[in-house]
Amino acid sequence: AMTLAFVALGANLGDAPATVRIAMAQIDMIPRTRVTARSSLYRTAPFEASGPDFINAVVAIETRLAPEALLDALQRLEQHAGRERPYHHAPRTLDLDLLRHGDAVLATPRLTLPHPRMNERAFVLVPLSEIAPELVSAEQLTAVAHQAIERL
Ligand code: PH2
Ligand code: MG
Ligand code: MG
Repeated sequence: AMTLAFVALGANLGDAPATVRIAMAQIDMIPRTRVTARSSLYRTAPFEASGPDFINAVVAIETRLAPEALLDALQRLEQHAGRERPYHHAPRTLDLDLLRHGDAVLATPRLTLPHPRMNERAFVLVPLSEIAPELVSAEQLTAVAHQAIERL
């Protein structure tokens, strides 16, 4: 069956806007998966991280892939973009985080769904609310309203 899922995109090295736009097109090319909505791109201050500002966005997808198979495909795209992981939260050419996969609730060493920290982050909630307003409450947006974020 088709599952509605959401993927957060982030980049803060290189030509980050171009990387994020290309990644949206590449997600649409993952087998058994298509992008059904794309948020705007946002410039955001690093949150609990160092380095340059981020470009962030969120896409909605319909997929027939199971969560772990989808994660495999997303991590291949990160590697294709030249992602290196020298330390936790290091600046990155491309970060693709699975936010939700239908109603799946799971916690494995590789993957926790829904994403455990998404509700603390304006750079996730603001673009998510743009394409799926029913998933983000006004209270959640208010709680992150102090975090710097600018729609491009
Ligand atoms: N990603 C992080 C940590 N901090 N801050 C912003 N603004 N955008 C991100 O995508 C981001 C972050 C870990 O993945
Ligand atoms: Mg991340
Ligand atoms: Mg990640």
